Amino acid sequence: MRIKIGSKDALVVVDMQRDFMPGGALPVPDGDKIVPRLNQYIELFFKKGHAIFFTRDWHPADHISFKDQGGMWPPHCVQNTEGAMFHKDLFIPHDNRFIISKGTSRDFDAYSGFQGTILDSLLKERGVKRLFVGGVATDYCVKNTALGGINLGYQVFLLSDGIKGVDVNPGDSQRAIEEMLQAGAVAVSIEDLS
Ligand code: VGL
Ligand code: ZN
Repeated sequence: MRIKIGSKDALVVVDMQRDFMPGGALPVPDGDKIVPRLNQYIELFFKKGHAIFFTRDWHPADHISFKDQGGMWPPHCVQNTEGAMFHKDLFIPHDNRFIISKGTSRDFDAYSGFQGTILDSLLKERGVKRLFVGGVATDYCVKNTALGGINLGYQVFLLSDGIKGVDVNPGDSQRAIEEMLQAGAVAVSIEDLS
C-alpha cells in the first residue's frame, strides 16, 4: 500500500503516558517499545507540517474509574502527577500539535479521545478527513478512539506497528483490532506512508 500524507490527514497518538508504560500504575506490556516507531510517524507528520494530536488520560485523584471509587482500574494518570506525563522519549513537537485531555471530571470516564473533548471540532476546523491512530491501549483507548473517529465520518488508518494492548483477558487486543477493521479501519505500517 502507498499512502501519501497530505493536509487533510492527522496523526492521533493515544495515551503514551508513563503510567501506561512498564513500571507505571497501569502498565501496558511493551508499551515503551512502540515509542521509536511512533516517533517516526510523528516526524513524518511534523516535517510536512500536518497536525499531530496527543491524547492523554487526565484524571482527578478520586476518579470514578479507580478501584477505590468502584471502578476497575488502579489509580492512574492523575492530573499533574509524574505518571500522567508523556513517555520521556516521545517526540512532542512545538508546532502543529495539540494535547487532548480526557477523563478529566470525576464522574465520567472516556476511553475515546473524542468523548467530552474538542478533538472533533479541531479536526473539522482544519479540514481533516483521515486519521492515523496509534498508541495504547489497543483494547481500550486506541479502539474507542478509532471507532469514535469512524462514527464521526473520518477514514481511520490503524498504525499496526504502533499500538500495544493490555489484554486483561487473553486475546482482547486481537479482538479489538478485528473490531476496528470490521468497522472500516485500514491497517497500515510505516512503510506504507510517505
Ligand atoms: C486506558 C484503561 C484506563 C487507555 C485508560 O488509555 O487505554 N485504559 N484508562
Ligand atoms: Zn483512565
